[in-house]
Amino acid sequence: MPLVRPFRTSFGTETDRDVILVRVRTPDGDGWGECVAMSEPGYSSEYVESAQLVLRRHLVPRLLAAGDVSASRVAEVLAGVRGHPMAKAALEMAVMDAELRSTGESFGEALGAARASVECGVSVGIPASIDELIEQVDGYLAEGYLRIKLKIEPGWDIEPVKAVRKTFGDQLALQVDANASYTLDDGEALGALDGFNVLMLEQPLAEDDLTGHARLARRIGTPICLDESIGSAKMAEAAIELGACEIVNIKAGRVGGYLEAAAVHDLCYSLGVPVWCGGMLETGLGRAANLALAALPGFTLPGDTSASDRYFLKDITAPFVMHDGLLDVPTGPGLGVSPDIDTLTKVTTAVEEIRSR
Ligand code: OSB
Ligand code: MG
Repeated sequence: MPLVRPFRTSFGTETDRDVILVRVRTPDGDGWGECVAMSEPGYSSEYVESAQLVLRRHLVPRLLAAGDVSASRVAEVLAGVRGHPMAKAALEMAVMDAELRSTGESFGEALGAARASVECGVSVGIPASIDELIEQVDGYLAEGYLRIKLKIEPGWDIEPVKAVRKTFGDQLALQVDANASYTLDDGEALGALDGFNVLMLEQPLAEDDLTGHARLARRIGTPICLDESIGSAKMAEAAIELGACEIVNIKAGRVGGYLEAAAVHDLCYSLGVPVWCGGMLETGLGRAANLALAALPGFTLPGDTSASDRYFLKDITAPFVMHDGLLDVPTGPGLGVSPDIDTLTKVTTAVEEIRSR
């Protein structure tokens, strides 16, 4: 699916969203899941082709062999396969959608949503110039976004933050995301963020560097939020206990599914650690589930749950449209939205069917 504008981060540029959707057909009915893996292994080791392969060769066969499996048991059935959380999450999401559609319960109800709408932020990629950045941020603010996240990398950090602060003022809710592009030697540049009242610095260091994040946290004033480092509730617990982060970005794909995402939320909520819902340039399907998740009580910060038109000219579901900076949590059975088959067919590049004998 073509993106409305290229999305550049410290790990690469996306111009199209190449995405695997999973449709399960069960005796209870059908369900849809979305795999958030990107086209290249830049954000995570998982990527589209690895997810496709592990689904085909390992995950779907195990799920089919296990017979009638409820969503609550999918993770357990797939646990013999190490890693591949995004592929696993897509499968669990599809089974959960089928199950909930048959009982009439929504994703929000099933996960424990506490509100009917969610506050929206927007993640702004690295543009060609400061002028272009200001123009993009200006456009997003005019649309009503309540929080701006700037992608940063070494050489594109203090200047853009300074320019955005200067142009839009002290009241703007502003945060930055480094996608693991710094080292502890860059402490000086990261410390300079302290002067700009940035809400948080997301994932400055490598995914496996919890002690580095804890050390950095003691040196700088800006709160650290972790994204890539948090692969499960257990890892969130370790990061928090070490002092590696004060805030957690929750992405269901990164932690192996919406049920584990809710468990990360529950842990953080019990420890008083604020969380917010991350995004992976999802279609309307993943967006629907993210909105349900973001409605849980511990999601106290606006997430990267932007409107459909921030990503796509034409989404595969009815578009999610923002009103007053909010998106409504779908209330219908399961995800509450379905792909428009004509639209889906137009963007489909391959279909693969796997049957139980
Ligand atoms: O680090 O949060 C990230 C998109 C793809 C991969 C990683 C990230 C992102 C975003 C965009 O920041 C969030 C969104 O709007 O979906
Ligand atoms: Mg991030």
